[in-house]
Amino acid sequence: MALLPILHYPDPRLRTVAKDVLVIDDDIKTLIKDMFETMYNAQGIGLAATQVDRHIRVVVMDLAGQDEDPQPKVYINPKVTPLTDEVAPYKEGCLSIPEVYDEVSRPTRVRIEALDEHGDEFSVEADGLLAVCIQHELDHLNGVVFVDYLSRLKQDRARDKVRKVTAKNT
Ligand code: K1U
Ligand code: ZN
Repeated sequence: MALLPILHYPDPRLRTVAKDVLVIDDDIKTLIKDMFETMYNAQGIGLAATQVDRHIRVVVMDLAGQDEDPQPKVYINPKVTPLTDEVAPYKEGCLSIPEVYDEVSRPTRVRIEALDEHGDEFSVEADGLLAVCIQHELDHLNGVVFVDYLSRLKQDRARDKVRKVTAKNT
């Protein structure tokens, strides 16, 4: 297994729209293992392949410790459909935008349809943190980051913060 470098905002590669996975081969299986290792090492609860500069539609997630279903989850080619008009704010974080947290409003209940790591289709209804996190990860696959929903001032501050944090860590 390997730790993968995480792209940091405002890296333009975070704007790439990821392509569907056509075959779950050994390369994808290795990527999934490496993404889990990278996510756990960074103390995240989710990671999209976009964030490790792989532009295919793969997401890993583990909400253990967050009072949610504690199974590690893989979502390949995920589709997310809102099941309600109700939206609620949640203070989001992002491994690509370290030490920046802010509220984003999203639909509170969604249906997730995806393939698992074996290529089997599944469909689940989600609310709470799972609904927030899958929408955040789907945004990554579409080249969107959570600060895009914030004011220009907050985006500028986020850019400065990431520059400082990444300079400190190098
Ligand atoms: O995609 C990512 O960058 C991972 C991100 C997922 C996420 C967390 C919270 C709301 C929306 C999406 C993170 O894991 S950031 C890490 C973090 O700040 C956090 C960790 C545990 C619980 C809550 C936040
Ligand atoms: Zn993120």
